[in-house]
Amino acid sequence: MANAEMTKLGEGLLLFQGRLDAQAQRELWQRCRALADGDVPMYSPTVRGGKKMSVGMLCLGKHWNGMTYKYEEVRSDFDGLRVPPIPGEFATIAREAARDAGFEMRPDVCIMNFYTADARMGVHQDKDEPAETIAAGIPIVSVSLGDAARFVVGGLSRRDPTSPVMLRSGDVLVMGGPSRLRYHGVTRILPGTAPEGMGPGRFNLTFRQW
Ligand code: MD3
Ligand code: FE
Repeated sequence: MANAEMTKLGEGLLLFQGRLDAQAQRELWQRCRALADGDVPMYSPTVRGGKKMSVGMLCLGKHWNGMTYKYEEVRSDFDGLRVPPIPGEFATIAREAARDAGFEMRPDVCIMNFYTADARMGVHQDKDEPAETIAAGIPIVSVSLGDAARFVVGGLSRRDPTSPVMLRSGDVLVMGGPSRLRYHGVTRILPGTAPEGMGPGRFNLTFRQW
């Protein structure tokens, strides 16, 4: 785990560039690929309003229901299957990054997103977790693998200006404290930028405390 430098992007918003070394990235990529193609496969959620997301998703630990925006034990909006557990090694990455950023968190949920070259994630807040967790500023930890992404982060109001951040393979982003509810989104994937042994496409893992 190449111990990367930490860049403070804001209060409670910390970016560790190159936190995972090339080997750790490739192993994690392979495990994500295997999970995505496994017995409880990745799928593209249809969300409230009827639109299908352009990203593939697989929830571990608990399932985020795109129709109700609630977390549940089985995928009642898709195939009714019980969600797989979070692999211990995945959780460790999140817990250690949070600690190095000055937070304690218990990774109860991991949402794996997969982006093809034309996938996006519109600007939103992550506010479907328990109110206590959010109020306490317990962080979300994000791990990027494969193709790089142009990411934007704004403020607590949708109207606040946004700043661009490039998320590359092996980067870990921690957003807690006063940054926990900042608006954010993925505006573009940079195809062909994945390191050797990964891609095409991008996996992002977000770890959350329930
Ligand atoms: C900044 N995923 O799953 S991760 C999501 O790259 C999501 O797949 C994006 O947004 C992705 O909800 C971005 C980085 C991230 C996640 C949560 C944040 C950044 C954040 C919460 C507050 C501020
Ligand atoms: Fe989000």
